[in-house]
Amino acid sequence: MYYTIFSLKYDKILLVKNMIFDTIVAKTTADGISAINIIRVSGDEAFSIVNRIFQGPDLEKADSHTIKYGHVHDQGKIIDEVILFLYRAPKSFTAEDVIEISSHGGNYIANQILKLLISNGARLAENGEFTKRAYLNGRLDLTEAESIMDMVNAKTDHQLSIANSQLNGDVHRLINGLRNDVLEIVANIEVNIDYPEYDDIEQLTSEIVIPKVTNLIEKIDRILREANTGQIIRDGIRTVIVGKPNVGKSSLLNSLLKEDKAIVTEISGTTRDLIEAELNLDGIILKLIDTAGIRDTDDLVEKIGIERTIKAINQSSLVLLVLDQSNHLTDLDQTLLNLTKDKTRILIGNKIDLGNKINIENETIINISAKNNLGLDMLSSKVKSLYIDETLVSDNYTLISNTRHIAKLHETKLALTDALVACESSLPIDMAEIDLRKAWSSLGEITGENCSEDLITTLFKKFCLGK
Ligand SMILES: Nc1nc2c(ncn2[C@@H]2O[C@H](COP(=O)(O)OP(=O)(O)OP(=O)(O)O)[C@@H](O)[C@H]2O)c(=O)[nH]1
Ligand SMILES: [Mg+2]
Repeated sequence: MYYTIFSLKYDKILLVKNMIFDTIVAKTTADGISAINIIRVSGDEAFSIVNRIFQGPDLEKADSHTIKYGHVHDQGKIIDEVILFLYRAPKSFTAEDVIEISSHGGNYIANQILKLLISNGARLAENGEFTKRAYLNGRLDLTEAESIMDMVNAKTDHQLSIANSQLNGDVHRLINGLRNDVLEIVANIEVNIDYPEYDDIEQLTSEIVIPKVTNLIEKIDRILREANTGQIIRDGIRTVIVGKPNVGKSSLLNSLLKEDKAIVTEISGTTRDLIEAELNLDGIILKLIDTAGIRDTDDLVEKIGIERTIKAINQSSLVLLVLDQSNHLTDLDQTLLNLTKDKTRILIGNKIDLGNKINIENETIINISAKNNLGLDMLSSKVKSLYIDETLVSDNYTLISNTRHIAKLHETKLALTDALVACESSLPIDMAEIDLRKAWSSLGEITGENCSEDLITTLFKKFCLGK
């Protein structure tokens, strides 16, 4: 009964069958001078290849999960004193035989060891190839593999917690739960198609299938709502600071960053090009862009800067529109208010130390003094209240945060909605089954149960070498 739907699962098996699992090698530590380097070797021949360049205990006879001391040599000439960490398949990161060589730091020694390993039969790994193997060998699902890069890139506690929960399989379990729900509905339909005498199809559709599909759509909606917060925590908020010249945009950037990143002067038109910086605002990353003040100008360089400002507004998720509280609203301010009216924005009344002349009906202005570091807390709270649902952050880290996962969940929801329409119409129930299978397969693409070789290749290319 399940044959057709289960056959989708073989995608990954086919992928694995087509691959050649030779022995790969890469330096896992970053380039440059450091105390030690770690070189990782993975594959069937890991032990025999390393054994050939190692002076010390015989590795072929060594147990898994042991540490060996010795020297790497090139035909008797000592290259370095090393420590080896041995892992035999399947109890290793890649589920293959793995040796990690811990050598002295610096690029020269590492390169010598890499060359030796390659001349003895290993191949230089591609970016992310170790993790790709862990996935293909069934050690990790795709979401867990993806979370490893998130862990490496994490800059805040929230980002790390989300990556950790994903690595622990929370996303995997969540998606598998949904897949099982879809499968159960398909099973209900197939029982009915195979044994029509047991039930009335129409009754099955309205009484069993429709509420189940509706329930699933609601579940996915809830997950997608939470995903908004997750995505912001993971990727940060692209935030642009705009305003007319001289209102204190660059001063605001500097005071938020607590450093003199941008040049501040009393001359209008000081900032000519975009200035980008990252700010950790109580756990939320703001990708800040300071811009050239918008005004009419004949200066070519300034004109280009202004064009870039307008482009930056369009590409940002959040606009910080800075107004000058020491003067009344001008036409230029009004132009900017109109230009940003459809964006998520925060109005900032700067130079509050010099006056409080601007009030805008039905809009809150956060009054600050960038120069004197006043009111910045209120700005932080405002950003947080706009983007972060505190209840989700504090007690639920099983958030979907990855854009790819979110896109696939939208696809799943669409297929389920189509299934619902089919159920509610007079179409044969088989039509709904096609849509349900589509939903099942979209969910499988998240975990990597069924996905294309292209996707796998593109995904792992984003990883660093040695990961
Ligand atoms: N009194 C007072 N002066 C401020 C404040 N913030 C900025 N300024 C002054 O305003 C002037 C302009 O500041 P900038 O930060 O360069 O302004 P900007 O908006 O980046 O200007 P452009 O890059 O030319 O568009 C400088 O002389 C700052 O010292 C403030 O809160 N109070
Ligand atoms: Mg400036």
